[in-house]
Amino acid sequence: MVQYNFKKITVVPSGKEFVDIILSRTQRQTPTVVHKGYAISRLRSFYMRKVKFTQQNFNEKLTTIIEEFPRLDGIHPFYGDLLHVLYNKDHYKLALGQINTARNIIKKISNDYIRLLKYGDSLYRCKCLKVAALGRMCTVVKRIGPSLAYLEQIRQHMARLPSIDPNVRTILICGYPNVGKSSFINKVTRADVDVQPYAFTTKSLFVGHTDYKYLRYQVIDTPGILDRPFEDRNIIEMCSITALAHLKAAVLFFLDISGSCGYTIAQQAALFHSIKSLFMNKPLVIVCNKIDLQPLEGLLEDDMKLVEEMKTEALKTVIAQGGEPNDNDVLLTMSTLTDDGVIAVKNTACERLLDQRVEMKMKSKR
Ligand SMILES: Nc1nc2c(ncn2[C@@H]2O[C@H](COP(=O)(O)OP(=O)(O)OP(=O)(O)O)[C@@H](O)[C@H]2O)c(=O)[nH]1
Ligand SMILES: [Mg+2]
Repeated sequence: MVQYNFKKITVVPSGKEFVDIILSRTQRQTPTVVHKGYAISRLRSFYMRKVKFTQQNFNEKLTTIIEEFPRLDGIHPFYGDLLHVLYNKDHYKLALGQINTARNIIKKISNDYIRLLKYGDSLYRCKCLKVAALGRMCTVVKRIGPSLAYLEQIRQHMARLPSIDPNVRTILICGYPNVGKSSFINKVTRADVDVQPYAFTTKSLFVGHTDYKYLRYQVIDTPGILDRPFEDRNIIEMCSITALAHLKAAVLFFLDISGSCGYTIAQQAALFHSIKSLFMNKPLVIVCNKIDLQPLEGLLEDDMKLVEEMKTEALKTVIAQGGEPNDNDVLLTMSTLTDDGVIAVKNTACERLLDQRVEMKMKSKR
């Protein structure tokens, strides 16, 4: 079972701290107890041990870093893509690659100097070789300082990512900025997402949990998405796109039919059609929010047509799942201000998810 909790990654020390930690640990583990009068073989093995210890300590700490940071190819594609969107896969791999290289170089330095120490002929000579070996190892670590600093930054950021489990029943809220997505998640879960009257209040994914028919559902609030070409989208919007692309979830597409969000219904409909391929095979519900300001029936004819078009698309998802098309399953109205219809939206999303799960089970049995 892969863990999707990135809070447990150990702190990555800076280059300088790294060297201090290791050297003081070596000093503690191998205190200097040699005397000029000792036999040369004893002197040699003492310094060899010191070099070996230092190398092992470096190795251990560098290995921890390499193993604790998730491998982007090994984790769930949702997290793989999310981490790529946030930190860039190439930079990330390069940084970890440099840590690995440093580990190998340190190993080689240690082997070389241990070989040289076999020929050390005095206490002084042996000590010089040890100093040189440790010095070179420390230089290697100091040189990867920027990579260590970068990884530490990523670690701190990753620890704050929401713990989304890609394998459980999920409800995903998406739509234009400022349409009331966060207001909804705050109503149906115990999440406390910031709600403000301007666009892009939510800047990353948020997760909350809710119950329906004694089952747990994960509800995810996403940042608003604008209707524009894929490559123009910013990192904030790409988090939402990644979630839509990879999570098996019921999708709630939020529409602000009052236009008080600052965007027209036409703009919101255009977004719907440009990302509808991401809704494939997912239960989809169109949610018209803010009906306290503007009831659905009072909508202009052109706008109503756009809403109807979206409804038709959503009905297709029902049919694709083998369900009975029913208008009340795909188009709902609500107001998070007056609580009108909020529970109905949640219940419909949960029902649709359950239906889908039943369908999938039936298919796999066949
Ligand atoms: N009148 C009215 N206002 C609402 C309703 N729902 C939300 N609002 C207001 O709409 C504004 C935006 O709400 P948010 O929940 O922050 O919207 P959002 O979709 O999460 O916005 P982003 O995070 O920026 O994408 C806030 O000022 C809310 O008070 C509603 O049903 N009726
Ligand atoms: Mg929000």
